[in-house]
Amino acid sequence: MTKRAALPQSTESGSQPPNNMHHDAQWPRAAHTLAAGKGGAALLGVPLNRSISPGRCDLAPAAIREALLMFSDGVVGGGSAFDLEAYDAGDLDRNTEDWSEAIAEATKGARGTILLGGDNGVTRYGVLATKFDLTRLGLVTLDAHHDFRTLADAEHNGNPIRSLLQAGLPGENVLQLGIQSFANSEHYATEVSEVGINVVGIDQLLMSSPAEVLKRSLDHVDAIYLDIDLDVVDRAMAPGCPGARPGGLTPAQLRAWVSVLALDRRVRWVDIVELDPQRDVNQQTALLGASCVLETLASWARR
Ligand SMILES: [Mn+2]
Repeated sequence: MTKRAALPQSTESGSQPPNNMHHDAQWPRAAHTLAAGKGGAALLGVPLNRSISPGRCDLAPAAIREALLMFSDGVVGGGSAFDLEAYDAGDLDRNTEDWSEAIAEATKGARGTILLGGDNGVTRYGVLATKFDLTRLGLVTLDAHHDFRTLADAEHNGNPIRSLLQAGLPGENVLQLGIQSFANSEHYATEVSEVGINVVGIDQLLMSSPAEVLKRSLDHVDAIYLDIDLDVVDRAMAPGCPGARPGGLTPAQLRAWVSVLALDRRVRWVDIVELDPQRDVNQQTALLGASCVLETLASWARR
């Protein structure tokens, strides 16, 4: 079951919304527009918290909604992020047992889905919830990590890609953008290349165009799921991500990549994961997550 989250959110996330927010009927706040939305694209909180580095990623949906109070809708060059209708579908219960079914149920009929994690384990359930033929589905990750660790212990945020391959997703349908040296082991990096996963390291990413990368790696799929792990951004600019390291993307670069990738008509599902609001500083990472929501909606409206 989902419940609509009240705004502004609780103080549990560690970042307080401003007490007396200025009201201007001609400067609608994105969080309010989403809360009042009735159909179109769905925003759903998925408070999964099974990270291998202990934290509180389950608090991220509330923190990103709070951050969405700081943004409006206007797009540079004209138009609104809400030219395509969108609505807030609330949060899944944090004690959900079958996450894939719950996501599928809560987003049924949506014209596009944006999941607010939660840790990166959300990607496993989000992809399965699409119910799309995995052999025809592409998965693009913006992530410093392969997330291809062993499944011997349990399902956690370090192994969703391995379990999706085990579920039938072909390695060549996966495109990993922003992988960093020393954030992964040689062992798993070798395995990833052996199973045919397409890897674009951070240095190469900065010299690539999204359209050209998609064409080269994912021309053969019919639909695409985009996983945005905020730890693809430099730790100095994503302090709320336990996995972020020095040398990642800047927020401007991430927003640009999300904006251009979401223009591809095949991109129908997006997740935004790995924010632990208790580590965040000055809402930097929550605001970054919120900006990814809006870049996605704005591009979906334009295509
Ligand atoms: Mn990840």
